[in-house]
Amino acid sequence: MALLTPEDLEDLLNKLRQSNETIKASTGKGITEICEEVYGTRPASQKVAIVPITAGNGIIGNFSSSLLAITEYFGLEGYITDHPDITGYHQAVSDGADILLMADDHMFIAHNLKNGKIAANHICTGVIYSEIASRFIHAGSKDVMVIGLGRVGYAGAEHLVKKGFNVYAYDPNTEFMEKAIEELGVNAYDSADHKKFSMVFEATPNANTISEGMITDRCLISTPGIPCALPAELAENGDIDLVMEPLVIGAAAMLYSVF
Ligand code: NAD
Ligand code: 2YH
Repeated sequence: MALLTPEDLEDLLNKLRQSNETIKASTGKGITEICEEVYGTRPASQKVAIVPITAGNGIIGNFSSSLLAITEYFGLEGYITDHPDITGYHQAVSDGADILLMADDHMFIAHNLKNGKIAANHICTGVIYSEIASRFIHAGSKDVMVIGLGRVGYAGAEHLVKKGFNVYAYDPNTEFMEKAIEELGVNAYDSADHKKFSMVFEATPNANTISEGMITDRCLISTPGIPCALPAELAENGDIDLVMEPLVIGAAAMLYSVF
């Protein structure tokens, strides 16, 4: 699984502001309103403790400070515990923190200690990015393309199916494709059909997974995938709206899902 790098997390709030402008222009609503509508919650002065975790590949520079900036951006009081791991967890609980944020190499979770709700980053990221794609105001149909059916992509595909969209999907992993067809009822995308989409949700760790033949001239691509799925020559097209941001949108969805 790809780990975030300190470079991915540089200038994070500026990246969020740019993404939020694109989200507003292409869906009519900003990320805060969309999270409120998806989860039916609002922040209520919860205290958020961020616990650095040294397991596996260890501390990622800028990760905890980025989570703190995100917490404060959404109007909450947050802090990073003085020590990592169990000592940090003990401090957070002893301090009366409402919500814990912490991640190892496999899972990034938000846990609300007061109401018991727990959120996983891969699920919330899939839900919120697919939701953004599905809200494209210029869409002419309910067809949505999902590229990648891994942890994030499957969660997004499931969310779109539950919302009543016609989901087309592609993943080179045939087991993942079969599971999504059998369990979710998605359609297998076949480039030979020459079908084009104005709403695309992409969740892969690979670049250039989107080709010109898949997308309409005016489209919204919503992708948490790192690196960018859209080839540079297509990204120059001003009619393609691209929502791509390395941490904040998914983390915001996690917070709203446990409020
Ligand atoms: P994963 O490894 O579980 O799944 C990735 C899937 O992409 C796999 O099933 C793989 O077969 C598929 N894939 C690879 N190349 C493809 C291609 N050309 N076309 C279609 N499918 C292809 O990974 P994941 O946990 O689902 O994460 C996906 C991406 O999202 C990663 O880059 C991860 O770092 C990123 N991510 C970003 C955020 C964020 O907040 N921006 C949050 C979580 C994950
Ligand atoms: O980046 C990650 C993993 N890819 C899991 C996230 C799921 N999308 N983890 C971050 C690890 C942070 C580190 N342990 C720290 O600084 O606390």
